[in-house]
Amino acid sequence: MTDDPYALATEAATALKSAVGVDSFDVALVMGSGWVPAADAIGETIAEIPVTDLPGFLPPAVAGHAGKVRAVRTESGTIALIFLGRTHLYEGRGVDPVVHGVRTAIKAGAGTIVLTNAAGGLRPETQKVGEAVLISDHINLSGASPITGPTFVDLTDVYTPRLRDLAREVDPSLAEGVYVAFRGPTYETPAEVRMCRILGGDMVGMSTVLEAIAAREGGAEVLGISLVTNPGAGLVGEPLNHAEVLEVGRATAARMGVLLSKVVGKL
Ligand code: 8IG
Repeated sequence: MTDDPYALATEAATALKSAVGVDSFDVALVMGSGWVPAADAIGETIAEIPVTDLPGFLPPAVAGHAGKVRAVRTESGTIALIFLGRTHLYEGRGVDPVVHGVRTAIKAGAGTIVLTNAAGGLRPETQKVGEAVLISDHINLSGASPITGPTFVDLTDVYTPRLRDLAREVDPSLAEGVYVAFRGPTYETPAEVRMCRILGGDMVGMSTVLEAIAAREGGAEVLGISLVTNPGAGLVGEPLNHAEVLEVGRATAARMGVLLSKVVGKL
């Protein structure tokens, strides 16, 4: 063990490949809350292990975040790595555990990282609960970065345009939007939601952006997809709760699974 996050990711990648019995992975997916039931559609399970069996991963802190990693063989024969849950910044254990899965996947060969999340919708005029939205860009209000020191990573195309095009070939009705990330764990105040709308945000959440940055730093391409599970606080008057998020996930799992499996099949 070591304190160097990249060395720890390399160690985890070695342990992962040997546990699964493969030399490399082609793609990795991170399933956010509400997305875990969709994972079954992506391919045939080769192996599934608790992430805590690998160096550097923390036990899950939130219901609906399963804390397992699954290796699957897709219909097109590629090997996908699926994280069934993620670590969030609001868990208070720093940035490195948040991006450890992405770094491990890249060290294990994955050149494409698919980041999914459940999010609040900032545009209820046009967004429906249960709708998937492609992340076109982000605004990082988490106050954190996975990078320390003068590594000036370009984020012009953090969510690779080619991958968004490919997702829209699968489903031409997919909207695109800007994801605004807060640290959480509170949901926003109505004033913060109004601020995000003025800033040009379309979805709001507590994940994804740090992983996207870590993926770009590591040289991987990123596709991000939000499942809109609630209107942002104050936009419709009802308070928010996590049980609804999981319920929307269950209700949309089949649709999201088809979308992901078709997208992964085209990579
Ligand atoms: I699901 O409205 C889900 N996650 N920050 N705000 C934030 N995160 C969320 C929300 C939301 N809904």
